[in-house]
Amino acid sequence: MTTISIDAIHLREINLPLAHPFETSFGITTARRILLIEIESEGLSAWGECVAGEHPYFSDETVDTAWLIAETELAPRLLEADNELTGGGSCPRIFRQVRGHRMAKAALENAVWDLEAQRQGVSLASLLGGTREVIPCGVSIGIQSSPALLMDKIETELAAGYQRIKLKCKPGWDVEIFEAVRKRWPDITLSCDANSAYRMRDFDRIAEWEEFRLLMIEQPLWYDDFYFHSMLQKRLETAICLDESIRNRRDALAAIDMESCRIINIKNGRVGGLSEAIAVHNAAEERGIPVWCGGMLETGIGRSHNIALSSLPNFSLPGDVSASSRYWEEDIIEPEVTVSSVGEIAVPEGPGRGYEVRRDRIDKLTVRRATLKAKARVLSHQ
Ligand code: OSB
Ligand code: MG
Repeated sequence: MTTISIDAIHLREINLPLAHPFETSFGITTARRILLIEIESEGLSAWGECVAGEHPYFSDETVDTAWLIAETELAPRLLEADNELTGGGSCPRIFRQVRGHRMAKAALENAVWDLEAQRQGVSLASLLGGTREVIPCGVSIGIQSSPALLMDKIETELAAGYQRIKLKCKPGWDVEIFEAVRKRWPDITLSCDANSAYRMRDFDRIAEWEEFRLLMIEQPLWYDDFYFHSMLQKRLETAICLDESIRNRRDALAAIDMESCRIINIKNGRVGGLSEAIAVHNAAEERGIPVWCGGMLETGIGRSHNIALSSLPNFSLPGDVSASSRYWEEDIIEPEVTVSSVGEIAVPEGPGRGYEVRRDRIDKLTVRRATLKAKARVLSHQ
């Protein structure tokens, strides 16, 4: 396999307001600060997006920790790894010495996957082993200021064709909401995501949700737990889905073995990049556990990596990957991501991620940048 030499790695932070604020059990997001990575190599330009948030609320990383680690640890390793770098799959080894910081690692690794696909002239989806031409889409609907507003949102999303509605929930925004939604829409595919808002004292209350026939209950308990989720899962017919708890393939194996969940949400940023995301996908597939692709309020760049990943065969449930216009007045890619009237996104067939980056727009949104260049190769050979 030929090795890849990188000429430069650019870090940028862009600031972008969300079209609609997004509220979860851990807080409200109204605007995103997003770290983008651009890799230049032999005339090609490849991109990755870091999904770390503005605050360490979903995970312990933030856009600032990711920037620091990407700039001082990861990008330098990638620039010096010439002989080892053959594609996205070599990144975990190159980054191995750095513990944690999985979202920072993913941003760089995913840009390398884009580069590898462009070099081979194939789509990122096919490079990853994707088999689907279209992916099934659901939406994640945040906590609203009133139940009536939530009803309006659900109506809009169902009319747009989305195949599954996921409701963010927390104590005080759960059973009454599920009841009202089920009363109006008895047959839709419905799930909920607590982002770790419940504790053992809530087990009896959660057991009462069975009557709402939820497709799954996502991450009800602690963000780092398997054991108590397995106790809860044993009491429930409804499947538990783990998001936050799954950091890698070994976590997936442990969670499946302990029956902490029956479904897994895969976010490539949460597990450290597309290589580990594929490893989690494969481990789940071998054990008959379906997976779906989560979302982290990404721009079109991160979204395009999610679309490619979602084309793998065991992504059999609708994901949280939805249209650009649900998040942004204007996205930073062209064309924007759109969803068909039956709730599907067509997986692009062009080389790489399959969407153009709108560099002019990104330049306007950029508030900070840094460039790391490879040492002159001619000199290093002397
Ligand atoms: O838990 O899935 C989550 C957004 C930010 C942080 C965590 C989560 C989410 C979402 C939104 O649910 C999914 C999306 O539409 O991108
Ligand atoms: Mg979640």
